Amino acid sequence: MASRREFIKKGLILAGSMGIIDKVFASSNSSDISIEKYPVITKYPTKTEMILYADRPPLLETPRHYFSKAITPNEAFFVRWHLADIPTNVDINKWRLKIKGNVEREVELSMDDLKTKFEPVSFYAVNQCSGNGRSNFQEKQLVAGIQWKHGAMGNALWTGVRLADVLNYAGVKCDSIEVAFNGLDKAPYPKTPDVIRSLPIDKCLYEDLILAYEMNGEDIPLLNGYPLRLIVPGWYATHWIKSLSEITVLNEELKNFWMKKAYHLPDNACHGEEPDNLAKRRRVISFMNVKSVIGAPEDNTVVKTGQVIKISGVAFDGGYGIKDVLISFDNGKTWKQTALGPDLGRYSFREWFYNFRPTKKGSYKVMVKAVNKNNETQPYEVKWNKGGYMWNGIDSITINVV
Ligand SMILES: Nc1nc2c(c(=O)[nH]1)N[C@H]1C(S)=C(S)[C@@H](COP(=O)(O)O)O[C@H]1N2
Ligand SMILES: [Mo]
Repeated sequence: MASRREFIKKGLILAGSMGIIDKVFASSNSSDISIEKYPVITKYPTKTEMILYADRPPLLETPRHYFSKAITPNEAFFVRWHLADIPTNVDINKWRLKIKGNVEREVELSMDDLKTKFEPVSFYAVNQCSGNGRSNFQEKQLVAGIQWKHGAMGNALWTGVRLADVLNYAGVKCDSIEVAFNGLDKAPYPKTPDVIRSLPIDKCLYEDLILAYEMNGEDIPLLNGYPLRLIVPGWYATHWIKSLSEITVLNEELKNFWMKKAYHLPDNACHGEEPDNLAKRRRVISFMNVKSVIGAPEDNTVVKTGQVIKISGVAFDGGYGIKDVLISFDNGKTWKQTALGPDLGRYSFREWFYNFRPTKKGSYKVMVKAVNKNNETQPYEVKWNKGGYMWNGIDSITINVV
């Protein structure tokens, strides 16, 4: 066990001088967790109790009960990094955002510059990993990757500046076609490709993308991308580069591992393929599909006949907004409308609830599906894809009435 602890500890204290955050990480008792097998429920430094899948880099999932509220607290917000060498200490006085490449003038902006030179913008938006719910594909065929359940997602109020304002400040040259984003995390070995992703120039100049420095009214937690992260509302988190340090305007396509191989989907209407017949045409993942999750009560809750139990959760999509959330107690034969909570914007979680008052004893399977304003809904059977992306099946729990 000792050697394993040593290993975990080393994973937390990364090379470099000890800053405040390093000390927080180092002094945390998570260096003492004896992990034989993942996933485990644990309190990782700076976070509350969450589901830990690995610790180098840390991969943390948000427990289900948080999904009965529209806003996910920072301390319970899921964490995903690809590279082991993540920033554990950022000196904000030295940190700069570089805008370079195909621009009129290369600029370096301090956090102060960002906060004083540009107009602040705030909105709620769901950050969801492309592989959220991947474990559900196991029924057909296990997909490689983190076996997330429902909680590789969260909704927060993001505050920052418009990406377009910052790009225009540097002056985008007319022949530019893409913008690439790079964060402070580094590849541990020279052969591992650094996480650098690009987006089409039109998306960067004309859509609601922001560079956020606040999450739910506070500095973004280090594990979620302090001091600055890209927010691409409606699109999967894959694009939401954390701990941003460099933005490069390009007049050619970025052709690295992240843009040509990783996070690609079958390029067809249902994003489906067969394990023994993979799609040949593939494309980069983009918009999120419509989805709902039950936050409360817990699975297998016991209630008495006649007792009212509140069933609640959240629903969201890629930006049309939620029209309805429907609930079924008879295996999907009939569906009833749930009540929707306040509308916090088209990129946000929308709360829903239903007061259930069972009159007969028995075991009830409760199923929930959302419908968005484009009339898209959740399928009974999600089409399989080899990356295990975009799972949006119908969520269910069991309530036992005695
Ligand atoms: N710099 C950097 N940004 C990144 C990543 C990364 O590995 N490095 N991973 C992306 C992926 S795949 C996900 S799911 C989200 C996770 O965001 P969170 O940790 O704040 O929940 O960050 C995205 N941004
Ligand atoms: Mo992800």
